[in-house]
Amino acid sequence: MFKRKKVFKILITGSFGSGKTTLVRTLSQIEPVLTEKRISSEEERTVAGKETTTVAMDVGKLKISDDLEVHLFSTPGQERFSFMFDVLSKGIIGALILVDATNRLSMEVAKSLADKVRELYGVPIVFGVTKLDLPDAKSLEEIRAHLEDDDAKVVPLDPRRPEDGKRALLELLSLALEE
Ligand SMILES: Nc1nc2c(ncn2[C@@H]2O[C@H](COP(=O)(O)OP(=O)(O)OP(=O)(O)O)[C@@H](O)[C@H]2O)c(=O)[nH]1
Ligand SMILES: [Mg+2]
Repeated sequence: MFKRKKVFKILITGSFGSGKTTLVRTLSQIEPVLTEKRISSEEERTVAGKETTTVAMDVGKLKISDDLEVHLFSTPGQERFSFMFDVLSKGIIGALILVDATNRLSMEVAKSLADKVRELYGVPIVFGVTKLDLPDAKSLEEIRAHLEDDDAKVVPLDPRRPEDGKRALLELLSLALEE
């Protein structure tokens, strides 16, 4: 019998340079839709080696099984583009919030994004901690303690590694689908 394919929308968000676009690029099985612009001002040069920034969104698609597909929508990290958050969040079943382990501010941003997701959309959250391999990174345990969020999972996630990204997505899907 014909089985209808289920399509779920997931939001990927997090601070500037936390790895959102990298993750969408890594996971998407279609050519992702990216809106990258070259970084123009010194203010934006806070992440070493980063030449571009997202100005509207990234969109990617990933097939989990024959009847389950996930659409990934990721936000720009810069505050001046925060108006995109609501546009991108319509209809999400969960949010993956990236935390840059080398940037203290990233934890604060992640906490306030989690508050916003819960208040506006009431969906489950997984925090993915990126850049744990870098020398100035805080440990996963320190970050978990600082986030103080018993309702969310906190997992290590190198956005350049497909298996890391998939593991985090599956955690999020299992939280979202059991609710
Ligand atoms: N070594 C290391 N580098 C990482 C890791 N995660 C992300 N990066 C690097 O950090 C940079 C992140 O850049 P983007 O993916 O553009 O970040 P973004 O969150 O989309 O940034 P905005 O859209 O500007 O907010 C890239 O150069 C990644 O290769 C990690 O776990 N380890
Ligand atoms: Mg980006």
